[in-house]
Amino acid sequence: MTRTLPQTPPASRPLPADLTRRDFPAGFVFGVATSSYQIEGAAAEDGRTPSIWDVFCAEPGRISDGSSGAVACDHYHRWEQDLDLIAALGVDAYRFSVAWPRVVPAGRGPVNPAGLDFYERLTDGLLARGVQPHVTLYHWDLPATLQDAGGWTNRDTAHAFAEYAAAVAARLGNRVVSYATLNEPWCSSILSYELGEHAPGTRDRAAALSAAHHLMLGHALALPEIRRHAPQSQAGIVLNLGPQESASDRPEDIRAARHADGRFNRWFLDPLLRGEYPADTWADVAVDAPPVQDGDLTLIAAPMDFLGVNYYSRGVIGAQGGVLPEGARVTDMGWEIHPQGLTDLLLRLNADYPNLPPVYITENGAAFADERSGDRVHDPRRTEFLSTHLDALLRATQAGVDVRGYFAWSLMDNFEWAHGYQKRFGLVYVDYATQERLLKDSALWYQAFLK
Ligand code: IFM
Repeated sequence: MTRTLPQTPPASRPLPADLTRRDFPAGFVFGVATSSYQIEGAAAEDGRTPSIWDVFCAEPGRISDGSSGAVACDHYHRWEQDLDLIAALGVDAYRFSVAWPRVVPAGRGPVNPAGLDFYERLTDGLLARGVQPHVTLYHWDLPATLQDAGGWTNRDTAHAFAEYAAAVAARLGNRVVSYATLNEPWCSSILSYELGEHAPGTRDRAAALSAAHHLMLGHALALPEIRRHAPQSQAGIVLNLGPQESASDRPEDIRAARHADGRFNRWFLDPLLRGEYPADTWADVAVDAPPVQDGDLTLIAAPMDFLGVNYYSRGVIGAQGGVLPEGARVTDMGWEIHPQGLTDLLLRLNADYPNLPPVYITENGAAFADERSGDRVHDPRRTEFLSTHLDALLRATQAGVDVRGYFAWSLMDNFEWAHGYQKRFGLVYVDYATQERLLKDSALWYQAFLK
C-alpha cells in the first residue's frame, strides 16, 4: 500500500486552471529557466573550450539520438530574440547558467573577457526588458581539462570553481538578483560518476561520493566570493529533491525508502543545513565514505540566502527499487505526475530543517511528445502539469513555507542530456531544422496566468 496525502483541494479553492498570480503572495517571482549547454550552441566560439559534455557526447552510445549541444537552440547567436520572447511571456525573472569553459577556458587561470561579455549582454538585456537575471554558476559543463585531472573527484576542482565564481560575480556583480552556485549536485555526482548516465559517465560509488563532497565544498568556497563581489545579490544553491515514499508498510520497503531519501535528499540537505552527513545513510555507504577534511562541514553549512528546489516527481520505493504506483500518469520521461509531492516536500523541508532559508522553486516542468500543427502546439498535459503544481505550491505557501518564486522548466525545448533532442520540456517549441520558436499552448496559458 502506498502512503499518500489527500489530493482533492477544498471546494472553495479556485480550480488550478483558473489560478492567477494574484493568488500568490505579493512580490512572488515567476520565471522560466534554462542552462548553458542545453541551449547555447557555439561550442567552439569566442574562446570557449570543450566541456565534459562535449567529450561525453562524442563517445558512441552515450546520447540516445547521437546528438550533442554543439548547436542546440543556437541561443548564443539568437539571444536577443530569445530575450524578447522571455519578455513577451510576461515573466518577472529568467534563470540561466554560465558556461565555465567560456569564462575560464583552461578551467583554472586566465579569465576570457569575451566569455564574460556574453553573460553581461544577457544580464543587461534582461534588465533593459524589466526581467530579473538569476544566475546558476554550474549547470554541469565542467571544463574538460579539469576532468583530465579527476574532475570533481579532485579537491582542487572545488578551489578552481571558487575562482571561476569570483570572476563571474566580479563582472556581473549586484545586477544579478540571485547566484546559485550549483545546479542539482546529485546529478553531477551520483548520476554522473556512480550511475554513469551523465558526463563523465563512470560507474564508481567512491568516486561519486568524493565528487559529491567536493561539489559541496566548491559551493562553500564560492559563497564568500559571491558575497564579496555582489553583496546585494542573494547567494544559494539548487538541489533536485522529491519525497521518497515506501511502496508498502513492509519493513524492507520502508528501509529502502529511507535509504533512497538519504541518498537523494538528505545527502545534500543535511551537510548544507545541519553541517553533517546523514548518519544512517553514511553507515549504509561507509565502505565508500567521502574524503571529508576537518572544517569542511562547518564551511558547507554557512548560511545561504535561499535554497533552490527543483521538483519533478516523487519516488515510490520498494526493496527491489523504484516502482510506479498503479494507475500513475507519467510524463514522456516516464516520471510520475504527482503535484501533491511538491506540497509534501516543502512541508517536510520546513518541518525538518529549522535553518531552511527562503525557497525558490527553481525548476518544475514536464516533457511531452509535442507536435506542431500549423502554427500551434497543443500541449494540454503541460498546462495541467504546471497549473496543478502551482496549486500544490500555493498550498505549501498557505501552510507557512516561505517560498519566494517559481521558475518553469524550461523556457524552450532544448538538449535534454542523455536523451538528446527527443524530450521536449519547453513552453516554447523549437523547430531544430529552422531554429524557429513557437509559443506552445502552455506558454499562452502561463502568459495569461501572469497577466
Ligand atoms: O533538463 C534538466 C535540467 O538540466 C536539470 N533539471 C532537470 C531537467 C529535466 O530533466
